[in-house]
Amino acid sequence: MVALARSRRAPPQAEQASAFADDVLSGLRTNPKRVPAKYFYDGAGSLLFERITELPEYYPTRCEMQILREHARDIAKLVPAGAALVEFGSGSSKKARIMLRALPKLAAYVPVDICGEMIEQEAIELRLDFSGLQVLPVTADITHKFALPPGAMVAPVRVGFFPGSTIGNFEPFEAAAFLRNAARILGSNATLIVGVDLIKPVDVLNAAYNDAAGITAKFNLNLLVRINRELRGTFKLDTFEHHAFYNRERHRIEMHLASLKRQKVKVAGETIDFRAGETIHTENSYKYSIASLGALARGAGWRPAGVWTDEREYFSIQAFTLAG
Ligand code: AVI
Repeated sequence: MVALARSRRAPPQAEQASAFADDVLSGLRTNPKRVPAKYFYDGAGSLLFERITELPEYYPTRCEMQILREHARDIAKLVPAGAALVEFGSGSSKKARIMLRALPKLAAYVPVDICGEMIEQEAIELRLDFSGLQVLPVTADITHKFALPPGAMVAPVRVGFFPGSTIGNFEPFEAAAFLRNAARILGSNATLIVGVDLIKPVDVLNAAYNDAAGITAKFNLNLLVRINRELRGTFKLDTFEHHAFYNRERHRIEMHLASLKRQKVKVAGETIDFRAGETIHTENSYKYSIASLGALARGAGWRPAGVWTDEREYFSIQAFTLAG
């Protein structure tokens, strides 16, 4: 998923569509079958994810918002006056708003997201709410190298912001590549503030990805709806089931879609065979300790500079500065 040397901007729609077809077909041809988690987020998937963040069992968003609200002033001490705040995968900028309120001397806010339409719209509202702040949206895939706008480059220092534990959806080698790429993009003396879900009791983790209302199951199955619509798929939704469980050895929640019977499915004209019980692996959500994320970041050239958690230590905000 992470290829660091290519596009500066998000690829055009036709290119994105053919990447979706290529990734889905190659993932369904392999054993075990898999589809990259980034394809969850079409319009319906993004709305379902918003609903997940409000579920009683899904603690990460609530914990992170609480940490940000309680410690924004302290975290803000790591952001010098005149700095540019660069948010990776900003979406609706809901969490950044908490930081922006604590940063009256910030020169620029740079939301970076693959969904250009959303961040352009959000930028209009942010400019109204934070007068005097330059809001400089960049449409780009955060897992690739991209250029920052001149308004961010003239700031004496840039601070990265990557909330939401999205880093947990990367494989550890991809997370390391992301951290190295962020260092290159932000430049010397940079700081990086990352929201990371922590290792915790297994029952809490399993409940968060198996909610009673079945919204996470819908979110997972929506991937098949998307394949049916965009790639002429013939998946029958009632013949696949949502499976999510914590893998203790690898410190990750795994999400799968399990075929309830032996069957054939067509995708983009190609026939895919499923055994009864065979799964498509759709997502990993890695959980870190403060030490394990610190080690990963050190390997990418970052030095730990601060940690904030909620009182149960379910979630963390961790800050790093560039060594040397
Ligand atoms: C976006 N990401 C951090 C979520 C997570 O918890 O890994 C995605 C998600 N998948 C199922 N529920 C939420």
